[in-house]
Amino acid sequence: MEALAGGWAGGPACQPAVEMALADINSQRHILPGYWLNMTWRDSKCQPGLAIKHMYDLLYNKPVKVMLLSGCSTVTTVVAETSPVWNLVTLSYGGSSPALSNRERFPKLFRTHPSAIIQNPTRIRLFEKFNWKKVSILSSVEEVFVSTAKDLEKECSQRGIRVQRQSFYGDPADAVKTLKRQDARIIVGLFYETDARRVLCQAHKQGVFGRRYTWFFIGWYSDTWYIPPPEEHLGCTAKEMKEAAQYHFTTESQMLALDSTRGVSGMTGKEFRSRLVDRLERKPGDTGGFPEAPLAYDAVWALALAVNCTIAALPSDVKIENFYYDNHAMANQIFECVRNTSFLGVSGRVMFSDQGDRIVQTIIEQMQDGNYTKMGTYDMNSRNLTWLGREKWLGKGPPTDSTIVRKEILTVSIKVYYVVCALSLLGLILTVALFIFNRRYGYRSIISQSQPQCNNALLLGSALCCLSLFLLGLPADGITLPTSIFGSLCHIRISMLMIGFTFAYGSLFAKVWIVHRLGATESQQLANRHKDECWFALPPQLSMSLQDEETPWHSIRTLITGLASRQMVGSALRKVSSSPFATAFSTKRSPSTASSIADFLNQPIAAAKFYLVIATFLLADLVIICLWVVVDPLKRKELKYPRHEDTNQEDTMIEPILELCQSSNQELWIGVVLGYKCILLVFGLFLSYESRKLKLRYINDSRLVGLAIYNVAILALVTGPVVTLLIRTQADANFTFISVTVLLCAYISMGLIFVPKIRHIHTVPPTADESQPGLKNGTQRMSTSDKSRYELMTKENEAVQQKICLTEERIRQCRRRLDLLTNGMEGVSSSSATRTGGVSLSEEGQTTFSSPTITTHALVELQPPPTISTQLSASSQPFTGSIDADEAEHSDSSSDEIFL
Ligand code: ABU
Repeated sequence: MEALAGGWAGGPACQPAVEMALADINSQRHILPGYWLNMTWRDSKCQPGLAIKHMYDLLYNKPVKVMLLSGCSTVTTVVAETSPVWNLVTLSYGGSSPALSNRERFPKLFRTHPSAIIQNPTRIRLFEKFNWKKVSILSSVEEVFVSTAKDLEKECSQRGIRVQRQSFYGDPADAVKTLKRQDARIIVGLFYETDARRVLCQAHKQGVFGRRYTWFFIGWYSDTWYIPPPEEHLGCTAKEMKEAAQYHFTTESQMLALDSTRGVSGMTGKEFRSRLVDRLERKPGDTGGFPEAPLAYDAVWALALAVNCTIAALPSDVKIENFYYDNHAMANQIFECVRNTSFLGVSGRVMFSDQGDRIVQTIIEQMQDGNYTKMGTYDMNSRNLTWLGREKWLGKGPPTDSTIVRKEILTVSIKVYYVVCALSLLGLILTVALFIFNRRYGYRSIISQSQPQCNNALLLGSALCCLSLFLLGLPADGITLPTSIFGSLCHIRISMLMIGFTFAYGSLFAKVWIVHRLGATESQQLANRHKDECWFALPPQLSMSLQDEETPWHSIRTLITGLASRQMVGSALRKVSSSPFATAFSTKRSPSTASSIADFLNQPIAAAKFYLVIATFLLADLVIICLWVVVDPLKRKELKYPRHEDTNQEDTMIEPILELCQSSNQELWIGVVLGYKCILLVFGLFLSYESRKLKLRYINDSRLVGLAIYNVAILALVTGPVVTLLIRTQADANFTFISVTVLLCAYISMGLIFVPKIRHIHTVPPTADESQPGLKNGTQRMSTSDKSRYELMTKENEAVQQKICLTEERIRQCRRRLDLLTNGMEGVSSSSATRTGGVSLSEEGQTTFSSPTITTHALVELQPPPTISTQLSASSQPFTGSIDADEAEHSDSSSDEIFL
């Protein structure tokens, strides 16, 4: 059954070849002597349904058939599956499907056409030759192609070649689109010729051709298969098809014996071809089945030889012409004779394997400007590739099997890195210079009274922070690091920054902490003293206002201060520093109180106190760092960004990669470190603010420390969230932001602490360092406003002292007169007391009053001088005015008697 049309239209060349074979066999006297070999044929159009119909027609009509001959795989499949029912051997000259090698399914099939899978080793050999590690297969859904594609995929995966497979039925547009999306570059097409034209047209339409692509097609198509026949209406012109088909490769089995040895027919392969060409109506290249024609010729010869063999093998009384479909013995004999066939045909040696397949060489060709050019051959048995080196490419060489993806590590720009390094180096030099300065002028009071050890810790911390920037900027452009040390580098730079921060900020924090604690203790003592001495004497409404003045801010302060000090100094500090009473109190305290405060605040402070604070923070850092390293170490993590085309290199995409330090529980560790540092920053801010008015002799730079803390806290509190949440993935921005913050903090802190000292040392001679005449310890280092306030307070207290003396003198005079009156009016006293509003004398000689209007006078009389002074100061009323007013107010009252 010929296929004159359809999937594989091999009939145009194969039918003349078969006719030629029949003629040649029938002309031979020693083959089938006395018999005439005849062929009845039908056109199956390579359609299995039609083929079956024709087969039934042939089998159910006389004469009885001894063997079946079939063409394309789809027809061979149905015929060979059915023929055993009639005990008939099927001989296929056009079936290439690997599935046909299944002896269980096709027990009586033999074929002169090699299996399509024998192309696969050749294809793989070419993939390896051109270093293609990724290929794509596009096949139509026929079994012949699907099974070939599966075999190719299996073979490729065994050789480490990645395969993507697409199949289509009918329109291949979507499949081609998918291939393009998958970045397919090396594409093996497995389909019949008609589908091949559709695929090529789509490839042209979708741009899947040219320099970046290599197509592999099946080699048994006609030479001009890509030219679309007008009736197909592909939508592509012949020019477009030719353009798309340029430089594709084909592989096909060797189907014509090229040597000069004459076979059983007495012809060489070439002689056969020239005889066949004479019989063709069209040019061989345009005639379907021309490559397979030798197989069809040899298939008829194999059939004839098998029948010949059978005739010879049959008993003399059994004739082949008596064969009927249920004659198993004769059928078996025919089968055996076909199986043992071995002859030299025009296609080469014809013999069948156990699976009924032929093993032949493969020819590789390339389409060059519309013509197929032989590239070489591949011998599957010896695995030998003979390559002629005639291949051509549209580009400089074979295309790559996929877009080259170049990984580009996103690093810090080398310019940014160098600038930061230079500034860090400057910072390091500065820390060393300031350390030398600190030691060199340690004998000057401005240095010795500023806790120089603490300032050295600031310098050490700043130096560590600057050093950490050298590591934080790595890897930078042109400075790469082995990935193996990346995790360690992550820990080293973070630890260095953490410890640097602890030393630098810890030293500032330690100062404000101690200033605050000393100030708070002093305030507590004062508060307690005045609570005992004065508060009971205050007007009730003022006393209440002092005790009950609570705003949200006060509550927060109390809470934080309570946290800061176990002595609950917060409430005292609040009362002292913010109430109207306390403000007045703090500015108008008595000389003795001021003196005791000054003494208290001007005690030398042991450096160990500062070290203790810094050491506590350092311990916390070390615990966190050790736990982090041991429990959940930082590792190198690649963060991949979307690819983009490389403008400098063709067919290359750049995949930006950012190297990150990553722990499994990164958020937890960041939360712990940032949370802990954040609390310290906020706490430092609070303490700086609270102790802004306090000044200790032995922390003479506490206000500058406060300023440094404001600066560090604000910068760090802004930078922390920004770098961890917003720009973590932007190498340059991240590094710049951190560097600017670290450098600003270090430079400003060192500047605030050391610049005033440097200026002082250069402007004030060492001899002028000590206290100025006229001022005691507590005032010698006071600010101008404090000094003037102190002097005013001293003068006011002196005036108050004078008035107290005057008042005491008048009281003594009053007492004397009262004694005189009491002695002169003895017996009348009790009634007089009743008349004067309840004024009486106690047994101890003290006066008691029942009228509220004279309570003040009673207090004036009974309170010791400092208390009166304090009370008056606290009420913010001039003392003399108060006394005069009371005197005027009560001049007409019963109390007049007392004063008079
Ligand atoms: N060489 C033609 C193969 C056709 C087919 O296997 O169907």
